[in-house]
Amino acid sequence: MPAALPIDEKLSFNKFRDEVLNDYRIACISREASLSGRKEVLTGKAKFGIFGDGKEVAQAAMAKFFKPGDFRSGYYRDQTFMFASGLATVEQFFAQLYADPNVDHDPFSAGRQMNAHFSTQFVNQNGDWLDLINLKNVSADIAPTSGQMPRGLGLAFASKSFRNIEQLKQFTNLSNNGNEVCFVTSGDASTSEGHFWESVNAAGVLQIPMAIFIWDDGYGISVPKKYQTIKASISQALSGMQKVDGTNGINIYVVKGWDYAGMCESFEEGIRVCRETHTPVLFHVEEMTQPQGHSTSGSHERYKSSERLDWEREWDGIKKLREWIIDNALAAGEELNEIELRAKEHVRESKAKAWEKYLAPIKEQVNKTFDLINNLANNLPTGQAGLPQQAGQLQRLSTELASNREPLRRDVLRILNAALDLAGDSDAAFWAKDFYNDLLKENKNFYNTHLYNEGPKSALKVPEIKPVFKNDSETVNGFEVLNKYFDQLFTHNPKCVAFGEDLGQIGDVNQGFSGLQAKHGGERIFDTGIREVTIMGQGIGLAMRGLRPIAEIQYLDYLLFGLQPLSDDVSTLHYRTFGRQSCPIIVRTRGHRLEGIWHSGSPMGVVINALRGMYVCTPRNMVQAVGMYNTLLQSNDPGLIIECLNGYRLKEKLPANLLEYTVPFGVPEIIREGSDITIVSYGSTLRIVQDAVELLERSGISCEIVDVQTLLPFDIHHKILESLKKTNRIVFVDEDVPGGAAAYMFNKVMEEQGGYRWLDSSPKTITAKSHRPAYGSDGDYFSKPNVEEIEAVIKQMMKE
Ligand SMILES: Cc1ncc(C[n+]2csc(CCOP(=O)(O)OP(=O)(O)O)c2C)c(N)n1
Ligand SMILES: [Mg+2]
Repeated sequence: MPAALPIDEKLSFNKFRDEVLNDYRIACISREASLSGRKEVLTGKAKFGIFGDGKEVAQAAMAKFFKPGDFRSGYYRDQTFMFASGLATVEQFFAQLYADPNVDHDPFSAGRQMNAHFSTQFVNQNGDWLDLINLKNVSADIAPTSGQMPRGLGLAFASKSFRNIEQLKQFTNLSNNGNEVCFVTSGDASTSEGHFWESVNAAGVLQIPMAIFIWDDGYGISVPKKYQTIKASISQALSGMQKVDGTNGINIYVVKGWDYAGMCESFEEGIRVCRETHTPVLFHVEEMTQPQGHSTSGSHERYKSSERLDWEREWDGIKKLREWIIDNALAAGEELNEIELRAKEHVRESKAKAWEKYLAPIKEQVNKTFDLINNLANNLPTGQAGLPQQAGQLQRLSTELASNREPLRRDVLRILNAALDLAGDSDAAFWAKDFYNDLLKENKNFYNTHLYNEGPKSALKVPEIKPVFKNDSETVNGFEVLNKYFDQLFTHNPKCVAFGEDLGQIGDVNQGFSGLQAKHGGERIFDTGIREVTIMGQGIGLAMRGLRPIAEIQYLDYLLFGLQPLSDDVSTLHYRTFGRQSCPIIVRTRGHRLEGIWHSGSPMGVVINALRGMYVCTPRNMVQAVGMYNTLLQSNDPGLIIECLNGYRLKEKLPANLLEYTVPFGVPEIIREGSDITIVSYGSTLRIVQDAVELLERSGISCEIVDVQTLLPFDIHHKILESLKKTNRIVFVDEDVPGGAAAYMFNKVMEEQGGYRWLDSSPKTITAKSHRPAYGSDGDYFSKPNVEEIEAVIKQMMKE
């Protein structure tokens, strides 16, 4: 430091110097974590590793501007950011690498995710949102490239909602007037995904505080960016989106990944404007490197030229930061050497601690198993034929387990199971069996829990309240039931927001929201572009920040466009964070019948298999639909509600307690009693079934019709079995392809409920044809189950 500086300048110089050296320290720690993490994989202590080497300096710079209340939606390269923000320790980083299922050790995913897939806690055990405004918030990473973009858009969009919706000002734990920025990170190659373009376009249109950092290392695994991006430059490709005076758009900065000072300057300015004015910003961070290549599955020498590899070594960000520190007389080489040494030590110690903690409970299981098996070997009942041989085999098993230096939980169970097989039913096996069952239970808790909320915010714990009909209850069209409901909902629940294509001004294509934008405001009920992926993303971000979005997909067939974020992000969120983040999004759509391939599909098998982790509701009419909305709104679970297209003009009695009544999930309703056959169906198909039943009754066949109401969950109290016990015949009807949701229902009732024991004739499914439904009324008739077909199949079954 120049000796002649006045005292206050000396102080601020010292502060600056300390900050720079701290960044250098973190960068070195992070690099060492990458280098030694890779070794852990190569020596077999971890399964797979992906690391943030080469991205350290940029992330140390980025973390400076990440404030309490902010959000991150990023990807697997961001360990340095996590260390620099104080959101991850090196020990936790290694715990996740080892797949330690103890959530205290790996707080990001409880061993459920690959390494470097981070998160922070958003909700407590009761499902209440924490004071996110005082926390630095990291939404849980996912592996699909660009999958973080729609969620990032939504998290940023929520700031806009908090800033502009008067009713939300009261939630001071969730937002400070919308000043929160969502930091989004992405690799250069991932910008080739449609998700990226859709998200950036939407951000520029919406004007939201989304700050995108592109870590450009020139490659997506082995594929260089000339094959990925127009002009091999994402900032050039995006240049038409640059905001100028009087337009919307985004601000774009181009910086170098080794230029610490330049990045600090650009990030400071870009983030400040983004926070204040909600102008999205994109930082194209070029010239980054990958010292160890993409991941532990392969080496980059296979596809990078030696010139490129030389260049990467020369332009390594940490090397350049070191040179810059020395050139600017902030520290001498020796001091930096010392920092590097300490960083290595810190990583070594942290790694050892993580491994020890990971292994200790398994070692304990191994020791106990060892004792139990030896005890078994010594106490097998005498006089049993072949005993000495069994005892020897048991001892071999215990020795095998004891000599395994890196035992897994499954090794313990495998050995224990083999020992139990040998021991047969002897009394001596009692304790070993008991321990085996304990371990199964413990592992179930580690690996098979939290798919849905299990505590007080579970949708399955919402008490049933029946709709109340008065003598003078009005009879109205189905869409009017919804319209009156949504009106009351938006009057009473300030956290509700609804949006989708044509949902704002005209109030959706079936008038459920008709007139409500004018009444409740365009910030709460609004139109979006035609962009299903990011409509889902908007819903995801709003829900994760504690609001109650109803995100609409115009028709069920177009849900396929929005399915990826629902399947990969929403459905896995609660599971992959061990219950520490929740996304109570309600996805609203309509479907099943409107003639033509893309307006009458019913891909329910696709939906229910892709969305384990969401609830899937198929109301037969709008009164039921309202009850399902109410159930979801009282819970933290995400759900999909498919309103039936043939229900909007159906005449229904309007319940008097629209906001109160609920439909319990997983509880079928018998909508017509009968004694000869049970017909199981849902949604709009029920109308066809009802018509067929009229014909069948005339032939003296008495049909019981069961509306399953929700496909996920499915008949949790086995009500269908009760019906089957009475009728001894069953048919499952829907409009999905053969092997789709009807087959799912079939499987549930036959296998899970043991329905096969009660059959007098072979059980059947009636479905649509394998092809998509043809256009027009005849196309519909010959593509989907029709009244006459249902009648014929059931008559045939009655003859069996
Ligand atoms: C949807 C999807 N496709 C493919 C992959 C496999 N994959 C993982 S990382 C990756 C390359 C990503 O490159 P880039 O975005 O430049 O990030 P980098 O790893 O270089 O930081 C690919 C193809 C994936 N995870 N998700
Ligand atoms: Mg890349």
